[in-house]
Amino acid sequence: RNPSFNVDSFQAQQATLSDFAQDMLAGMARRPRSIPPKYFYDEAGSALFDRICALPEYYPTRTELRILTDRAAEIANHIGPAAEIVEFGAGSLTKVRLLLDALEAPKRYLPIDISGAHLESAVARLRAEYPALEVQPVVADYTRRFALPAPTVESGRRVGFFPGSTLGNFSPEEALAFLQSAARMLHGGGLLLGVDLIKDPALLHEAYNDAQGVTAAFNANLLHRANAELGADFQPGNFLHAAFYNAPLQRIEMHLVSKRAHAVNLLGERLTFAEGETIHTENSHKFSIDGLRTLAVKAGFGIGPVWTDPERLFSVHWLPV
Ligand code: AVJ
Repeated sequence: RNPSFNVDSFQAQQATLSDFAQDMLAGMARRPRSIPPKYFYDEAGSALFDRICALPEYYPTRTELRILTDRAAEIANHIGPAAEIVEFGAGSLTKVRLLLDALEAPKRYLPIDISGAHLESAVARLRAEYPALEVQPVVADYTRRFALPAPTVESGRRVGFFPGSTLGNFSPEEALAFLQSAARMLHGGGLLLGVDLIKDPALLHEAYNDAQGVTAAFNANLLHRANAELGADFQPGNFLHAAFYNAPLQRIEMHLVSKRAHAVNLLGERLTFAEGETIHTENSHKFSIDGLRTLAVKAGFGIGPVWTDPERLFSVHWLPV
């Protein structure tokens, strides 16, 4: 750490600072402080997220998997034969297997994920199970501009797959912008989109405040990551996990709340935290079926069928474009 921090060294640093370093510095300068949720997913964070998906309280993964399983044949009919599947935030490649098993001769699969090592190992396992499928992983941050490999001569229509309600991490404006660029990218095909539905806040509260504290560990992993990658000296024990439903904004918010007044060093800056001061780490928006469809139409998609579970916890939408 450089104690004689000055503008020149800051500019020199800017040229080489990682996205994470730049976004941490910007987020710590904001009030309330915030960190973009995409930084949850380093290797440790991706593993913690997989544990969240298996928690009894975390209904979204299980419910979406059930919908995809029960409706696979119908969904495959809408996607059509010889499609090229582009998955945004592919993670551990669990859900796409249900699609691949139901699809007629899928041509190519392009999983996009920010977590490179995690994606590579998941792709190696998938290739072993689907030797006939061409799999081309794309390590990229799909919230920024990124390039997809060009369509191959025989690749059929492009179909997007965006499960898990990851769309909910975006603000409504960002969600619209993302869907607009997806509509351009997938023209002639469509998007299979999974989003979590508005429901009893008590159920939401349980899902983001699990009894084993896995979600709390996932949240605190941001601080461990800043320490490991940026040489910061956050003491995770100085922060509490907070997750609550913001009803007017229809979203779960996650925060790390400072338990006491203290200071942290980050990249030559001294950050002071008041007791109760928060770092906002995630928004997870919840949707109504009509609200999602209105957003999709604004972005240029058509409206296709929507599939839900009997309790209407989660929804999977087919959006032709
Ligand atoms: C992957 C963004 C859909 O918002 O439910 C799980 C992430 N955060 N528990 C979600 C998450 C806390 C998850 N998404």
